[in-house]
Amino acid sequence: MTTTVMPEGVGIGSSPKRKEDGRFITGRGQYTDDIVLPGQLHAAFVRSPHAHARIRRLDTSRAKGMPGVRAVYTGADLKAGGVNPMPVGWLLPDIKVGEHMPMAVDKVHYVGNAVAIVIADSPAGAADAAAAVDVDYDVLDGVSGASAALAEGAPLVHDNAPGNVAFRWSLGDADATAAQFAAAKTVVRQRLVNQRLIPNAIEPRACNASYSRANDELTLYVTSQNPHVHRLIMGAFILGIAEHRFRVISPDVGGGFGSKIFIYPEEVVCAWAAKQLGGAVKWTATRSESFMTDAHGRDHVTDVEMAFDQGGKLLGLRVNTVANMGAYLSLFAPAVPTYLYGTLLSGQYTTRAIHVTVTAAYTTTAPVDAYRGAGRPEACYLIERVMDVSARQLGLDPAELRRRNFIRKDQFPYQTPVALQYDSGNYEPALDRALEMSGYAALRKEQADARARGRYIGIGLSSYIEACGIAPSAVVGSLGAQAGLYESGTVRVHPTGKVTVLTGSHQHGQGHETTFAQIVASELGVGLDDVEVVHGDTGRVPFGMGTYGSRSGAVGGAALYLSLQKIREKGKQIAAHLLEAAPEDVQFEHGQFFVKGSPDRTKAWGDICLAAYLAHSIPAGIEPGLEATTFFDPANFVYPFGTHVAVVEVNADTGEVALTRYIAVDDVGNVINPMIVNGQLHGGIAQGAGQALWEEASYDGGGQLLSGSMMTYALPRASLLPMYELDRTVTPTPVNPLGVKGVGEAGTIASTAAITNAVIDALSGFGITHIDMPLTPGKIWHAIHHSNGGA
Ligand code: MCN
Repeated sequence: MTTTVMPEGVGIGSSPKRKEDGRFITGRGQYTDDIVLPGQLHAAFVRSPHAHARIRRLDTSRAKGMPGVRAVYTGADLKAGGVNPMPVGWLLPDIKVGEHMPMAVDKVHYVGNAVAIVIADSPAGAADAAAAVDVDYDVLDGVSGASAALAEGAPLVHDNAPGNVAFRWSLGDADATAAQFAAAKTVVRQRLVNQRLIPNAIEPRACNASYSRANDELTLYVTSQNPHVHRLIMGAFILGIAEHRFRVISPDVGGGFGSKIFIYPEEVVCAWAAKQLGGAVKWTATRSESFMTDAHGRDHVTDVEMAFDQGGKLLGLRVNTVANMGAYLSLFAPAVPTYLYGTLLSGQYTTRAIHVTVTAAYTTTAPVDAYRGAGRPEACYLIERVMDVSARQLGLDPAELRRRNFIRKDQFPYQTPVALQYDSGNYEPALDRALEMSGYAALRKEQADARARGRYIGIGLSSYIEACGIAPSAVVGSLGAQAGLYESGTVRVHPTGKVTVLTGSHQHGQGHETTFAQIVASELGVGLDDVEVVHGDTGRVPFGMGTYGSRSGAVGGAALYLSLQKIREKGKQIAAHLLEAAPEDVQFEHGQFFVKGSPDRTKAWGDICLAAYLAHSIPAGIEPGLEATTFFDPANFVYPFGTHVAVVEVNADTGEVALTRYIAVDDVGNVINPMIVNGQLHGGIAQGAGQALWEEASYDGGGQLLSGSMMTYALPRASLLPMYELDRTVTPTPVNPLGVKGVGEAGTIASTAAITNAVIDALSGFGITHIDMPLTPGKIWHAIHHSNGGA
């Protein structure tokens, strides 16, 4: 048969080059905007320039009369057309959901809120006509900060959310925590601002919806991280279209970082408009629209208190967070400052009692939802930043304070005081290796010598934990998720032995076409080119929950692995029949079935596949064909961890920070592809560095976005980052059969604290104890020259 026997260097644990890169680097990727459908029409949105206003008059007549314009619809048209508001996919007790129509009907709530769509023959025609829609607004006061929104007398964003409180949430035992504080020798207090970020994937959001009246079928091409979730929510809850009449295809997607999980108004409106017109309607965001309307990330203000005994043992942690949710609750937004945040506050430490309260506020700003790490970077930053503040206050080395408090290797599975049970871990070796790689003792000496010469070197640590591989369905359901969190994996073996894999995971940069093929190669002994990985199409993949929360390896990959075991077992049955041996005596290795003890009695993989489809000679009771599907719903999250060390030098004259070294020792369990894992860490660390040093979404007090372009929103550039020094420890998880944990967010979760700690360490000689991110030259210079401590 025509399959190749798996060559060296492609199975699990090796680093073959990425299969998908051939088309990406030759410009042959098929992105949503590349898709041109018969009779293609183009959409442009009319958006509010005001953060908070009533629509007094909306006149579309001028736009409707312009050349090439096919239709103009408003929020009122959608409402009259039976379109429902955007739903919230994670509900909490007493949550107040402000109504979110895909286009505003009476009132706009943030700059960029869509009020009308224009559909025309060309993108330019649509844009011109959008500019001709006349809207009169009664401008209202806006409010952009969460604390300001919660203050008495603040403008009310939604009538059904008094005081602008979207929800209040708490976790942990308040009394037990108070008792730990009462017994403490030292209490450390710090206020931290975790600033708002804007995702900025390379490919802007886009959709192309087409409706066939002949078949009553809607097809939506969309930049989605989870096309089945898109189909379910848009079809069942917003537009009222049955699944078998609605196909969602998410083709190549140029990055998401969380921001393409959610259902966005534009997709809903284009899909609805396509149905009205019986045609194809395409919209692609401009970069300005992306800045204004992609779901933003983070935006917490937190008061932290940490209680220690006389030996530097962490006794208690008290956390009070105000989270800015923006103008509406985005699809999974309520989970981010709650279950993805409060539950991580134990970090790598045996804190005896923890209590966290969160107040989530509506403001007149873009909605905030998951962005790479989603809640976990906020938790990690909080713990790891305040561990450094505490080390200073306790007179201990930051590495030593962490070491004294680590959960020990023999304590796993470890039940934290904040609901989670960590699967597996071994924290000290990762810290030791990171210190060894950095030459920690020598670095400290270099730092002291440099300081004596007026140079300011800083060393920052971050010993992070995260929860990913997001599942299990029953648990997340009990916490408010309106969805299950399993994953499906189908392995379809063709008669020639070639393999098509249908996965519910969706890649938008993570390399699944390679790593999933590696899993197949390892289990079936075939080459990578014998495997096709299909994803992102509800018409081809049975079902799926998609990619976020670094879950694809641990959940999607594991589903595939389990299907492969079913295939191997069936293959073994057929081989045993053909070899006239008992199935238990048949083994499968290097692409061959053979009889134990008789290595010359063999059947090649391809022969068995053909036999399965010819069905001339298969055991009685076995169906023809060779295909298996598994829905894998693991019993727990997985918990990667590690220690990162950042080294910086601060120029005290200008306030500039140079990130000179970055050492990361991560433990993501077993590794499928070390090169891809390193690549994930590279990108993740860069994103965390971006938050620590440069990025900030800023609004004026009323809700005008001040950082709405690449000129005003500072993204990290490769030239600003050092070559990373990476290593790993390996502690497999028992939660899935591959023993893999996630890696997609780990770098981002760890690095903000490591870099911030390094900068503040460099500035300690000035008596500076804290500066909020981003640590821009201006803030640092100001702190050095005007500060009396914190800034
Ligand atoms: N992997 C591995 N060994 C492991 C763990 C993972 O070889 N022990 C591989 C996986 O098979 C996969 C990659 O590493 O090819 C990432 O796997 P995983 O950690 O499971 O994360 P997901 O595939 O679920 O990706 C989601 C994650 C998230 S949540 C964000 S945000 C993020 C990230 O991935 N967004 C990204 N990385 C991104 N990378 C790119 N280029 N673009 C994005 O938008």
